[in-house]
Amino acid sequence: MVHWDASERKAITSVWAKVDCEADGLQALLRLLVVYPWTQRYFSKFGDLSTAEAIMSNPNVKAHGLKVFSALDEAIKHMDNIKGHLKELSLLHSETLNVDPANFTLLGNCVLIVLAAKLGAEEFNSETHATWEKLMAVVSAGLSKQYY
Ligand code: HNI
Repeated sequence: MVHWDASERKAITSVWAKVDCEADGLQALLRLLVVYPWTQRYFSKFGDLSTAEAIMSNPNVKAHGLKVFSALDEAIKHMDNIKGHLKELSLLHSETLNVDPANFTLLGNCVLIVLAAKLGAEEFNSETHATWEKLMAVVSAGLSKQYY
């Protein structure tokens, strides 16, 4: 089981309290789809993803960003059992969606950048950054757990 000390718990909850799941979720997904364009292939039914502007104004991307960030919200609420909590979602990504788990790390990086840009260097300092990197690694490992 992953251990979180008091300062890590604080770094997670205080940052997350400032997150707007819809707006920041869209930014993270936008970044994923623009910076790692091969990830677009999983979202072929979402419609126009041909330019950053098209992705930004695509209502399917916005709705999906909110879904992903709501799942992160739930994972944070179950911080002491993230892997167990993500079991069903891992099965879905593995067996139904066939998402290559390497992509979880890429989205995790995008989340870190969105948070850092939003909060700035003083609040998203190196300790907070390290804690969030750990959190996204745990989420990514949880989502990858049901792959075989
Ligand atoms: Ni992901 C569906 C959460 C990473 C591709 N994904 C979901 C759903 C949630 C979710 C929640 C909706 C499930 C449902 O409908 O029951 N995804 C997450 C989380 C992460 C993540 C928390 C990582 C932090 N997913 C990724 C990545 C990809 C991805 C990196 C591909 C690059 N996800 C999908 C696809 C769907 C999906 C594709 C189905 C979308 C749809 O609407 O059909």
